[in-house]
Amino acid sequence: MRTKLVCLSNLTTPALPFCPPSLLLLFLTFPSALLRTHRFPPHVWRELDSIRSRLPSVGTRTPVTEAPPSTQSSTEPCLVLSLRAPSLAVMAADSAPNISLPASLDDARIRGMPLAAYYIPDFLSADEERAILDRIASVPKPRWTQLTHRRLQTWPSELIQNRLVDAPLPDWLNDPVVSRLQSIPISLDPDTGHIFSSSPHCQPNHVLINEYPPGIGIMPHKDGAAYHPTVCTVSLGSSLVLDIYKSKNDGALDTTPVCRVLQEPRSLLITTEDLYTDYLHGIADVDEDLDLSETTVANWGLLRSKQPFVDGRNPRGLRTSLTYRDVLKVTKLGNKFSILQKR
Ligand SMILES: O=C(O)CCC(=O)C(=O)O
Repeated sequence: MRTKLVCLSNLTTPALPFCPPSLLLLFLTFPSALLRTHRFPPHVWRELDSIRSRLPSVGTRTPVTEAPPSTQSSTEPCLVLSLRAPSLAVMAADSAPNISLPASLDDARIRGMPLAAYYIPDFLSADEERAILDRIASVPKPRWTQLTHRRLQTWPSELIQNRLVDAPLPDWLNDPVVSRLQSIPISLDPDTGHIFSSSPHCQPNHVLINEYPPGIGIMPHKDGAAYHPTVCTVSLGSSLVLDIYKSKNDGALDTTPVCRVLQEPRSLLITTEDLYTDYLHGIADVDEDLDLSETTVANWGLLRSKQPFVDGRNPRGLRTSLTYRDVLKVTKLGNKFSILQKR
């Protein structure tokens, strides 16, 4: 079947809000009769037709299919890309020198963890890391929330009563991270989607930026009911260990971690499903992570390099994390004042 591979950087439209800037999409030139069997609303068809008419033809790929029905209150269907090798991940790599993404998340699965979790060591290039850190540093000071020992930024805004006021993420948080996330299929099964295909908005709509100086972490916690249970964490600047915990039968925290994940700078960690709902995660307040080895670190075999940790130690530096999630409830701007009044 003839298809077209396109970069939609200038083609995102109000009718296709699920297509982020610079997303590499596998795009079809299906016979239109076949296309019309899919259940997109008419305005989406108009946009698809308009986009298709503006695209260059670049290759042969497999078809776009409709997303599985969402369990959440999404108003529009997701486009899910059915990918066959060579995957879009390879195309994403082409546009980012020195990046070699796995063909599917299956290749990045952390085997030493209880449930679905994935680790991709070089998700960003060093230049991309520098550019994002520069953008974070250039944000006006009032944008930071200063906690006792660490500070954070929330994009596009803080949640109010677990709701997000509808607003796009800034370009520098979307591209390359979100577009790259959406370019990696969960598996090589042609019907599979990407990691946000089954989330209500088919993409993360919220980013928390946390800055951890050496010696500072975050208490074991769960992320709560506001989000779809998929968390994508990009680490920048320095490595540290994330500890995964479980509660005991009496509800108290078992203070011995179930497992530990070592997050290198420029890496991506994805946690999903029960790992989100049933387990807690935290970062110890230490100057140095100790006892790092193949037997104590769940993602040891997936690290970019074990060399820095051969003595079992990771002296902490300044580490910045970007936590991408999909907030379930989104309020349009017009309703903002009613939310604020209820506060
Ligand atoms: O910075 C991290 O890696 C963890 C952040 C976190 O636990 C959270 O945002 O809930």
